[in-house]
Amino acid sequence: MGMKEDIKELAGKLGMSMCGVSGMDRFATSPQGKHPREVLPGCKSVIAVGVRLLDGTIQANFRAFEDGRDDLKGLYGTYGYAMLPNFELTYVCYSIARYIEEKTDEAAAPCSTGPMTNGAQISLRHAAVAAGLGEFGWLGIVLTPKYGPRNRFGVVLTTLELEPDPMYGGKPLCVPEKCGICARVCPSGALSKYEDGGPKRVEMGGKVSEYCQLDWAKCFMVEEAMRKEYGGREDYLTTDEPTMKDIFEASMRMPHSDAGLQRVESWHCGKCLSYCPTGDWAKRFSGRGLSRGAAAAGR
Ligand code: B12
Repeated sequence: MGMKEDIKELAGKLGMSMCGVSGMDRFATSPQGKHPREVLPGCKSVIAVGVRLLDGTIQANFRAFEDGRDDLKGLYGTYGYAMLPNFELTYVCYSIARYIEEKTDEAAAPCSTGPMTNGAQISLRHAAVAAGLGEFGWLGIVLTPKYGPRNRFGVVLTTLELEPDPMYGGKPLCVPEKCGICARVCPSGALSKYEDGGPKRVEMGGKVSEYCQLDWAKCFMVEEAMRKEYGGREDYLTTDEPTMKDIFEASMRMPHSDAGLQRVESWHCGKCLSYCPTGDWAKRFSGRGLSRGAAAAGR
């Protein structure tokens, strides 16, 4: 077996649901500072790994959205958002990078995967698309054929030259003009609606993708439990149109958490990701009685 097959086998053994490789040409349109070669000079390959989120984890969100069980949000927080996927990806990327450096004379740099890792050196979702794992959905994150958006990604940059995988070329995974559920269910209207136009447009490897404009401040307001309606202790924010300055100031007013590893408690929303129909949603969730559908969801 060649190095690429060895790396994929290692990723699988370490629990990854997917692994793909991209060359540099697909990053030609990267914004300044985000190109893999600006992170690792001489980088020749970008390895993206992905881990699916458990259905049993996602359904905890349905209990909160549909049954008011905010106390179960920690299950999503632990296994779907802040902790497990990020730590697992961190260890796996480290192991893959070590494997490359031990087997070859090349350098390998694992990138940060999420909270507690201080930074986003490159965009993991763009890397996942470049490596052929899936394509952008209207919600702005990456859909894979099997799990829809219910995945998390990690990346290893390396000077080792590996044969790139093809980009995803199967049937479209998102048809926003017919669906639009992600923007509809967002509690704060953080995702622009398809019919309002003005999508974000990116071009990678000759493929053009469009996805929503995400209002970070509105998304943060909900994720970070800055109001009682989003699982917060107090209304730390009162405006429906927060700026990032408002978010920063509200975050300073929030008490330090006594209930977890994060500095402040959070609600880890993920409603767009939970109700996206791609990835056999109907069979996995409504079909097994795990969700009564978005119409049954409050706020
Ligand atoms: C900051 C962050 C957030 C912020 C902002 C989101 C955002 N869209 O950037 C907030 C807190 C709002 C957020 C929310 C969520 N996030 Co988040 N987030 C990140 C994080 C840590 C960094 C993203 C980043 O760099 N932003 C910086 C800005 C400047 O970049 P950008 O807007 O992404 O990209 C622009 C340019 O930089 C450019 N670009 C950058 N690189 C490249 C490369 C090429 C080739 C091109 C053409 C362009 C390009 O493209 C954009 C156009 O201008 C990433 C991890 C990572 N390192 O990528 C996870 C990440 C994107 N999040 C993730 C997830 C799952 C979520 C949530 C679902 C979490 C939840 N609540 O359950 C929500 C989803 C909200 C949504 N619909 O997007 C996953 C997505 C997995 C997937 N399936 O694709 C990631 C990849 C983390 C991971 N380890 O898997 N997130």
